Amino acid sequence: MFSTGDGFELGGTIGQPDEGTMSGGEFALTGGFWVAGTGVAGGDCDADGTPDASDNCPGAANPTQCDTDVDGVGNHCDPDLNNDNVVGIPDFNTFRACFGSMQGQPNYDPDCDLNCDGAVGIPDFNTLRSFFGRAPGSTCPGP
Ligand SMILES: [Ca+2]
Ligand SMILES: [Ca+2]
Ligand SMILES: [Ca+2]
Ligand SMILES: [Ca+2]
Repeated sequence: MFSTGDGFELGGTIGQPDEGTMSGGEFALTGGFWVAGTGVAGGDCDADGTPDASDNCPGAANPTQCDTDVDGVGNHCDPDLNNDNVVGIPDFNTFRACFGSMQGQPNYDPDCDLNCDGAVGIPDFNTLRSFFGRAPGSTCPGP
């Protein structure tokens, strides 16, 4: 949702109780509009701080942007472990072999660690489950 309209102006007086350290004065700000609800240029629909255009999971909040198989799709939305572009039984079997592992253990595979917290557990399984039967990746919800 985009705001529409003209420029806006804010005016006010800066005042401090301890006037010895800062003197007051008028200030004014003038600016245009931006996508409602975000502070990032170009929009950030998942509000994770990375603009949609460069976010590797635009519709899933993943502040770390981790992408351990370096295919351009962040782990948070990439349970497609064999990279056949659909999340299915082979991916589940790979995931199952990693399940319960922690970083440093022999069966830990960073690609299975979908939230990149150093362990393959229930949150990662829930992500895989939510993608089951679908293509990896995420997009912003439509208008
Ligand atoms: Ca984002
Ligand atoms: Ca994201
Ligand atoms: Ca990836
Ligand atoms: Ca994890």
